[in-house]
Amino acid sequence: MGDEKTVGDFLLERLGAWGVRRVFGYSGDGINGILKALWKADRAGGGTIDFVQTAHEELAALMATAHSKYTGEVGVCLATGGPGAIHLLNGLYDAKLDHRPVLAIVGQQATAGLGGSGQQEVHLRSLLADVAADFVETVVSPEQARHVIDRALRIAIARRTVTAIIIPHDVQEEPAVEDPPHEHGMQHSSAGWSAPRVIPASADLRRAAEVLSAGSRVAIPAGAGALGAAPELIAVAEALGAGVAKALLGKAVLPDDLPYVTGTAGWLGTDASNRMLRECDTLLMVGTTFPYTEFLPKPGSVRAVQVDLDAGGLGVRYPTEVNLAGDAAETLRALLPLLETKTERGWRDDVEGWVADWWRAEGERAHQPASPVNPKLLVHELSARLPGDAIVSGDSGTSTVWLARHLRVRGEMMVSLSGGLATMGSGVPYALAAKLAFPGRLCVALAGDGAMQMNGINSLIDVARRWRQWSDPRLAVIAFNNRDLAYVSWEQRVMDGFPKYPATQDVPDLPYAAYAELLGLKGVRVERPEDVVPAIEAALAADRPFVIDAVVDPAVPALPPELTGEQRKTLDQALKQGDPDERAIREQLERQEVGNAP
Ligand SMILES: Cc1ncc(C[n+]2csc(CCOP(=O)(O)OP(=O)(O)O)c2C)c(N)n1
Ligand SMILES: [Mg+2]
Repeated sequence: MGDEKTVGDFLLERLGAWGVRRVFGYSGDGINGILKALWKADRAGGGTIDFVQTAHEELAALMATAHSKYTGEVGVCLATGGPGAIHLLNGLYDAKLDHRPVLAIVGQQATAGLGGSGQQEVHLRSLLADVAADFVETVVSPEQARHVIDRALRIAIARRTVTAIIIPHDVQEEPAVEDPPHEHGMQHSSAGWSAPRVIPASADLRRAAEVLSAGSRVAIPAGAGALGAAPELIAVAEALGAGVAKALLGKAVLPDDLPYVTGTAGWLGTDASNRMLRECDTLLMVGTTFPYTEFLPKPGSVRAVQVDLDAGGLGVRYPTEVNLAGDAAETLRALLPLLETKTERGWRDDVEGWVADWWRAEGERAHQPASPVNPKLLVHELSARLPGDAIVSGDSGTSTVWLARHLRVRGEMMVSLSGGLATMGSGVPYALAAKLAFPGRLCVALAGDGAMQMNGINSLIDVARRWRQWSDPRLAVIAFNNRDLAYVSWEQRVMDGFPKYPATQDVPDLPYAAYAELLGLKGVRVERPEDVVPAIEAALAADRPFVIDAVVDPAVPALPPELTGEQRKTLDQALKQGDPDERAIREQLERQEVGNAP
């Protein structure tokens, strides 16, 4: 086939035409026709695509998802068929559940052998049918490539979801057909996308404004759908005298230095958010499908309006009276002139008082002694030292709770993690994806020790091979080394009433900082509270990526600030049945002032 343009070459060109500059992936013979195209483009000096090799395909899919979350662009990942495609799945579901556009390109055995139960032959359409339900297609002829690529990208972006293209090995090497013949059955597609303006109908906006203007205690839970709508959110909150609570993925929607921003809501939330949601008389939900419905007012007890770009997300969590399908910024802007500005500021004053009380109390709780280090102290001290443009990535575990409560978002900060899927292992790959997209900004990952062992230390291998290319080489990882799958241990105690069972919950104590040093990075192990600030300062001043191995206390309760009577009883019963950490936990429940919900 010589230097003739192949389907593989055309695929790269077409991705380029869509603005794709980075593909996360891993090699395999099922995609050799695409890898060869990458090599050819590089050799010719015309390579526009940066191939980011990851240590595991799951990391590639998580990074593609994170790339999309942090940049707003489509994320693209590439893997061989069979095992490679299977490894992608978890990261793809992360994108799907958080409504991010990600395209997966996977190889397949050559068409001639398909159906013969050949090596690595997996029925990929079935494998990907759910995660890429909106579009999964196999390219079986070169004429098909153009429109399948165009549709896969357009559908992923327009519907904010996952799509997939399967390309058998032999098809990748066939001569490209860039312009299919003008014949019956041929498709002639185009590249490119521009977002539409989505605003609800005027009558619905007026109905929403009536509901909101009639309320005297308005609470605004805002989520990831409100990212980019800060000025509009502020204007509406000011007009309504409302407080704003944030869903976890919407943590960076508004900065936490606004006095009426109550922080995160829900199980991982603050007293201020949860109290505001309990005492409000009107809800305005913006860009959120907030999962913790028990923290919203009793169904039907308050009037409620919801704004969401995805109409399928409307009226799901709360019986909302007015559902507005629209872009958050556009919709709030259209709503604003219809609202009656509230002059009575009593409710706003109450909310601001709860916010101030909360930050004071949490600052004190972060400084309570623990054995050996209180994990809250790490996020508290980190938060005080982060530059206003830092990018923070979280994981799934107790560190997510500390991030949710103690990280004070300021300036241009971005914060993300696996929200809907809540998969362990988002921390380090998300930080690396952020760093590749914004090499001049500080990126920080917060991850549990279980997550580090699951994939974080593998992702550090990818960090180690890339950091020398960054204008700012700082990427800090805080590994919360509590030797416990603590988040689940707490759920078991509080929800299911049984004590920590070491056989399922303990994880080995690994030297994460020493591991970083092995890779040519830097690190330090923190075993005393007085070492926390020096370690953070060292990480933020380092000339390369840095891992803080923070030996923290699993007995510090990863619980909401207030427990119901039932939850208290369940916890008490669990502890009494021989929990190895019973004494330490009872002491920490006091120290951390875990209260009783009214
Ligand atoms: C892939 C995956 N497996 C299992 C879980 C269930 N899970 C949620 S949090 C958690 C514990 C995480 O442990 P670690 O990373 O050590 O953090 P810690 O809670 O101890 O701070 C587990 C097992 C999950 N969310 N994702
Ligand atoms: Mg742990």
